[in-house]
Amino acid sequence: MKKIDICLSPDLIHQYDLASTVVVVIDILRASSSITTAMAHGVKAIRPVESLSECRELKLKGHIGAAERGGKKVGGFDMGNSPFSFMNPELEDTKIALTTTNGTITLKKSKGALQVIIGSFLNYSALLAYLERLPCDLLLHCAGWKGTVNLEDTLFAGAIIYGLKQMFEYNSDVPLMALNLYKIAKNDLKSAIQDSSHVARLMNLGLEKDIDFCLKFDEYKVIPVLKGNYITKMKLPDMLF
Ligand code: 3SL
Repeated sequence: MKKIDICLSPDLIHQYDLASTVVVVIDILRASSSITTAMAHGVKAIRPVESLSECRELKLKGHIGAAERGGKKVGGFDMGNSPFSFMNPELEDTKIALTTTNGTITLKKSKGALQVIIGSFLNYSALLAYLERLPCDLLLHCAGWKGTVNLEDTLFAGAIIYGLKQMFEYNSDVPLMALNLYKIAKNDLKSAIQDSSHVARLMNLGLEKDIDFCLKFDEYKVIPVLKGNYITKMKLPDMLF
């Protein structure tokens, strides 16, 4: 039987064998939600990079520069990491270089997997429909915060376990933990995460509307996929079944 596991932080990724596994990168607040939004709104490609200097260099080479640290847009770049800024029609068909506090590191650390895709509540059902049909093992890779575990990413990983309905065998206790957490929280996700550290951080920055948006189910049908250095919208030839 196919196996599923959850890596709760990119600092733990060395414990997993990625080579024969599809990895779903999860950074609900906000990188994976913003990337999904960008793909749904016609951005051609996103180049995730770890450092501000790499992002700056790519901006000089014609990319739109998107940079966030600690929830804030970094000065000198075109945009930060709000999903709403990725809805701008002027971004259609552009290439964006993106660096964020945790999400882009998580993407980088997922390289070497059979396939790296991006998940969020915004593309939940489309993602499940794809994952259900996969012939291989699955790892849900949560971005957390600076190496620590966070609530919203773990909850979303639990939502995937819930949606997959035991089609995969659990490879550790983490899927069961996340599933139980999601079952408790599922009827009111916002209340469930209201006391969490990143919600507090974003609320302090006046970003409640970003939080509300990132908790919406099924706004989009796209599945972003990392191919080489760029994230694009998944197309038929990218599908592994
Ligand atoms: O950590 C990240 O990668 C970001 O998603 C954090 S923020 O929501 O943009 O503050």
